[in-house]
Amino acid sequence: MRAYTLIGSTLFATGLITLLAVGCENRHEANKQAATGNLGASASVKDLMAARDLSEADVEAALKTYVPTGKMDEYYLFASGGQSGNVNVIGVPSMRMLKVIGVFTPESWQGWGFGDDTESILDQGNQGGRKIRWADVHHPNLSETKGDYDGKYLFVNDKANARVAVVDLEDFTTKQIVANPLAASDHGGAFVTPNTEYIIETSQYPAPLGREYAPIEEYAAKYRGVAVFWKFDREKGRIDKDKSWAMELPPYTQDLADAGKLDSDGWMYINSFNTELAVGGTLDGKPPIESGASQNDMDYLHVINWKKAEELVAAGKTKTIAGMRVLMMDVSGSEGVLTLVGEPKSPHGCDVTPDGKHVVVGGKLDTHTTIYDVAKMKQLIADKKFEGKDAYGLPIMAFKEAIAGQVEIGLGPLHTVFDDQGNAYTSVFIESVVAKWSYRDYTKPVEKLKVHYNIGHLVSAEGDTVSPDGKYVVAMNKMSMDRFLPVGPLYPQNFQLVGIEGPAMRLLADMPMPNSEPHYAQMIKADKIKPVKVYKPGTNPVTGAEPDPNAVVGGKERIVRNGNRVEVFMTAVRSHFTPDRIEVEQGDVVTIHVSNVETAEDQTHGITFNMYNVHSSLEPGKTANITFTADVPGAYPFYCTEFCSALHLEMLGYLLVKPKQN
Ligand code: RUQ
Ligand code: CUA
Repeated sequence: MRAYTLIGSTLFATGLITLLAVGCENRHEANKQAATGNLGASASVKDLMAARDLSEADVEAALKTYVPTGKMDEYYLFASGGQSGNVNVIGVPSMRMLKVIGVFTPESWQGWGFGDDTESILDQGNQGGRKIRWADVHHPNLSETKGDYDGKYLFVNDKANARVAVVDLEDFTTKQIVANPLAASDHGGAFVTPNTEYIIETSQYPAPLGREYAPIEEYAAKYRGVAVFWKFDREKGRIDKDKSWAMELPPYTQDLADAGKLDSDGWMYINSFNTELAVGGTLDGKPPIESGASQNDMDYLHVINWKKAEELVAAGKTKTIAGMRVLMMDVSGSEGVLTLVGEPKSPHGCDVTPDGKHVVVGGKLDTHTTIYDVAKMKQLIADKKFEGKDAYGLPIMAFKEAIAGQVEIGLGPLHTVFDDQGNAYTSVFIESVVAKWSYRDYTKPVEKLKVHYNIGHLVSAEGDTVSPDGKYVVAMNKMSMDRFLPVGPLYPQNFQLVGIEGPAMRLLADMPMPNSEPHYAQMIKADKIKPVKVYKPGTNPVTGAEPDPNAVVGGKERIVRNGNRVEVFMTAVRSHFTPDRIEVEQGDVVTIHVSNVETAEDQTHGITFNMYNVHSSLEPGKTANITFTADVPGAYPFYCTEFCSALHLEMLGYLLVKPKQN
């Protein structure tokens, strides 16, 4: 495929069509009829094109994205599942959905959230002692080693409830959720430092730290932003909460964040808006937050030396709030750990270039992207060369001295991603385009590509690493009017695959996203990910136990009673459960420990009990635990929920709940 793109696309398409047409010549007559309606496999390409009203560019796009049966995609795209609370996994270039990973929200096919183990993970994300079963996932980030995706873990944030989740890519399963004890919402997350030392989660809407109450009139004095540095323990594959810490931030609404790399390793950057500290009050005749927050010409990019912050934390220069060590602004401001610099008008997007030398920020209400110079900013901070301080005593660098340049992009530039040729691609929301420009010489956009419509984020292949691949960009469009068959007033979002290899950007495919508004995504080379095919016998993928203490092997199945506690040690294998009859008394607390003892690939069973709102997916080798109170007498079939064999329908049993005698 690579060679084709070097040839002019029209030439290529025509050439190919001629080639195919020659082979079809003798059958051509016979197929003329077919081409008018019922298209046979041997219809010539030209006839097919005419019948389906396809242009040569369409055919070229189809050939660049078609993945025939039995062949695999080149990349995985991990896209946030937005309001679905989960993560979508998509193959590129086919744009076929491969998996939905259950994360913050129950996912019933996988039994995610319908059994003891998975529910315990969801419960880790409870906030304020409440079960939270929905989430607004914004930014997935892959784990990195030396600034390159290593294919081991994926981290995502939940903006609505300030939580971060850890997904293990060995089995594409969520292993941990941590609830931010300080913030009431997050956004700049879940970004990783170049060796995944930390997963960074920065707040969005300021609130008193530790979820306290303070009157809104005390916004400036009591409301705060915060950046949490979740320490990642690679050995365990989990966040170590005790080794994690945080930094207090001013009540500017922190937005996107990114960690430095190479030249900027040890630093991180967060953009912000509402430095006006607008708090609304529309019913009292005050301006809405929206206009209050758009008064200043400049907001502040936060420049953070996290390596130095880490040292100060280790030296105990922190205050403990809600059980977490927090580096307060009086320390971080005076120690050169937290420094501000102006950024034009309600910025969005904050992206470090692959070489780590620059930080690119878009301006929602500005037509430019601003390119900050990492070396200049380091020097200004080292020399303590500031133009002033903000109300919180934080030093401010002079905008003109901190930037490398600005590029006039268009209306509403948001996010920027990079390729392997020194090009940057910025999403332009209002204009609905992808704008390509050079981040080496800050020229005007060399090219703009229309997308459909109102693009938010965009993602490039291996784009957040120190060595992006180029090749593909996916535009993640918020609106899709006129692109898909209508499905009522709630429209799908539109992912558009863009080829960026040739001299010009080419729109290759549309993919409706029907389950949420995805925000960000990351694209990783497929061969970097090596998932297991079957679990070791008895594995509990949620706890990581191999085997689970309650795993059962064939021949050891049993039912154990202890007062009103009934434990069933069960196996599942094609095509029966053992035991297949469970008799309990009304009010008994029943736990089913069930092991799929299959060892063959793709031999999944599932189990559910009528009316008890439980379900587990049992992949080969997996053990799951399900507890419920059998409080309603009756005869309840339980059955296998995956069509696993010719006798799948016969894979069932009965739970008999005898009425209580009294
Ligand atoms: S956001 S469309 Cu990342 Cu939450 Cu910018
Ligand atoms: Cu096991 Cu169906």
